[in-house]
Amino acid sequence: AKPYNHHEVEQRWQAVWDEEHAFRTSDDYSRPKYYALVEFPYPSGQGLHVGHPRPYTALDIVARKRRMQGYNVLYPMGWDAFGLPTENYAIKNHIHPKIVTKNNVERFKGQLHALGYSFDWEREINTTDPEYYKWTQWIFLKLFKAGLAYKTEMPINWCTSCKVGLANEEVVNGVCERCGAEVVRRVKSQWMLKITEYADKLLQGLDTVDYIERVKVSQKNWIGKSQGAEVDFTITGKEEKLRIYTTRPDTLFGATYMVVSPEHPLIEKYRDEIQNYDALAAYREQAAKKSDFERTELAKDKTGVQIDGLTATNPVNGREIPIWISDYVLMTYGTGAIMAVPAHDDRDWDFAKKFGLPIIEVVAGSPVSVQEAVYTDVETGTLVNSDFLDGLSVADAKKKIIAWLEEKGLGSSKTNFKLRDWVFSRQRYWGEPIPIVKCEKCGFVPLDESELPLMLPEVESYEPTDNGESPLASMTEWVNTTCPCCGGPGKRETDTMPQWAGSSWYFLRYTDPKNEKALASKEALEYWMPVDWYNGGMEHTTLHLLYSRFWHRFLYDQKEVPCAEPYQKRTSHGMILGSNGEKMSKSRGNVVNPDDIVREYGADTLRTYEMFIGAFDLSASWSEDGVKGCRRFLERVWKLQDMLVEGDEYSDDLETKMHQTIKKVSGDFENLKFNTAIASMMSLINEFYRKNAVTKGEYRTLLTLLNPVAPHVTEELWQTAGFDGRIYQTAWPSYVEEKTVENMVEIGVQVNGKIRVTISVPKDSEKDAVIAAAKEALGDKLTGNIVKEIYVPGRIVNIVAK
Ligand code: ANZ
Ligand code: ZN
Repeated sequence: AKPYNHHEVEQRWQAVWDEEHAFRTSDDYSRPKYYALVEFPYPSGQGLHVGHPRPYTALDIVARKRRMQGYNVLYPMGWDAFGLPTENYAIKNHIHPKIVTKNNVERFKGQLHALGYSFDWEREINTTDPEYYKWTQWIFLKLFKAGLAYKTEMPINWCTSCKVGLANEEVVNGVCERCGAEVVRRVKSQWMLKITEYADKLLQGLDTVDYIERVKVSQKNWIGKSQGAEVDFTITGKEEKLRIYTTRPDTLFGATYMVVSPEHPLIEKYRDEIQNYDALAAYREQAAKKSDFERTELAKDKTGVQIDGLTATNPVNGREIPIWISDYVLMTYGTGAIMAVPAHDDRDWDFAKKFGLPIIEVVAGSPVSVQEAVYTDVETGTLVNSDFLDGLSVADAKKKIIAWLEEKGLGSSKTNFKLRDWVFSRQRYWGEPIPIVKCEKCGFVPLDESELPLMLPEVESYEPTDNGESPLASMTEWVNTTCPCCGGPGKRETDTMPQWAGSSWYFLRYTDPKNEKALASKEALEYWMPVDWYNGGMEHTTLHLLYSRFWHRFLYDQKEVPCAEPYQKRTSHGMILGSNGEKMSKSRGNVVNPDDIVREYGADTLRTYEMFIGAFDLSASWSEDGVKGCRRFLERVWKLQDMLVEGDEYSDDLETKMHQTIKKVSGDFENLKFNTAIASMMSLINEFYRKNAVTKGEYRTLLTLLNPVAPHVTEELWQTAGFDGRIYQTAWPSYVEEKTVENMVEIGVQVNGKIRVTISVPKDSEKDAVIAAAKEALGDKLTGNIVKEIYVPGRIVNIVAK
């Protein structure tokens, strides 16, 4: 055969597929459907990196296989193109973000095309396209009308460098997730979405879907459902109650002090009676500079100030205990106040040790004294020092104390969530305008649907203003408008939506991307939703996944979509690291450019390599040798054309192996085990090489199995071999279960108890046939008179001779 020229092969077939609209999704809704989805990229200025092809190739394999199995497959691609990096680049280089986006998209698209993905490009979407963001705005209006969008003054996380408010989720270890700059608290008026109203639905929905375990766990933790009780302590000598939230009401007898958040209203209310107000106020000011994350970090050194002049009384035993303020108690969780039980809570224990506060054991079971170490176990301990709770388990004590509190009107059971409402405003230019007008008379008034899309106007400068307003605020002509409600003067909202908005519903748009009357037709949604398989990065398993599930669930409640959950199955891939095992980055100088790999080795090699690199859900280090190994594998496939022999059948000695390989590859492709699927094809090829022969039937099956991984080279070999049509239109090979099990058995043949030869016979052979075969194999090794012939089925033949 001629040498394997990947340039020629890949360019030829990409052109053919384009021309033949090979991967166009059909609108024939009578066929079985399969919707495979990967997270659409942010078209950054850097272009594609080698991390992108890992998930894209994985689901391309699934999509191609499902097509060959007769499904109508939707495997779409688009651009999540609003966002800060583009805007920052635009500011720096004085180019309109629209142009920056267009250029970046072109580059990305070219790169993806060169990798031979079977995306249906006719369904491409772009979140910055007004025809797209019209519907993002439309959904916002629906949320607003349902009372789920509101504007409020609130302290937000403010990135000092991006000059933008960040959601809690975007603050990582106290710094901005995007730029790494310091994040401070600032009070701002912000649009919020009431995702908290959906906390329970979002939690329960997880029971109905097939997500990998760690994704489910992170969704659950983020929602953070916590079950406990609220209990009213009293401020000693007053009517005033101090309400606390606890998950351990069983430990009430062990409360030795109280802690309120530094922002707790108690302090202002009793300002005149408190003797050290100034010290408290100074502490509060310090606390305001810290993020919630910093404040609640377990390892952090505990700080606090005791309130002089107020104490609390424990309702269960009338004991008078001091009240402290400390930043480890947040105003935004529970009631902003806690009872401290240092014997059984880590943070309280640290705090008590630091300030010399008493530690009283109320759950016995610790091997060491609670003065030495905190005891947090809730499974095995028994209540002590707790009056009517003594002797009970933690679980029973909880029940009993809650009943007691409820009966006395001192408290009640209570459920809390960690989840907070979603800060939905950004004071930036490059985002969807929020379609709201503020009127002095009518308040916040939604635009009429017919006014959508509300276009992003052209501005002079995209620079955010120093007082933290969006650049849109200086566009007085655009800002000043009339109130849609009373016709009086009104002002447009100048904040824009966060980047999370467009990606919260994009999977719906793919089902009917050009619809001008609806976000997608009912028929399209009915047919395509839910997404059958969604794969994305672990970094998106909290926010994007939760936000999009929230919007979808809301649209379901509004009867706009046919199912409650958007994604039936969610998996996640590991990262591709540099060859040194570290994250690829410019500063480390270990970045691999996929374009270089495609040029030197070919797209098929890159695809094969990224699937072969290791277990799909684990991170893996790049290795140039590994790339070369995959290239050699494809070369070996290429050279099989010289070993072709006639015959549509599988040869006898390979029949089992063929059926096994089909079974293995088919199963592995659906179970994220792309590496072992490829390994089994490599092993099959070794057999062909061993025999120096491959029948047309075997070759045909091999090429078909390999096609989803290496689509170009297999398409080429298919044609060269003279097989019918295109390989992408071929049916996926099938296997017969019985034929996957080895049909022949090895039998040891003994003469007088000593093994002389082994023979291979069909599994279910009769005794006579096996004995005959044994004698033949023994030949002149068998002498004397045969006295006895024994056959232990499937195991051994023993011939006794004298
Ligand atoms: C007494 C106690 C005893 C507690 C014990 C724990 C163990 P989750 O699971 O996170 O809901 N807490 C309550 N409100 C708080 C706030 N605003 N800021 C900081 N901490 C707060 O945990 C609830 C527990 O966290 C509550 O139960 C309370 O401490 C603390 F052996 O109350 B616990
Ligand atoms: Zn008005």
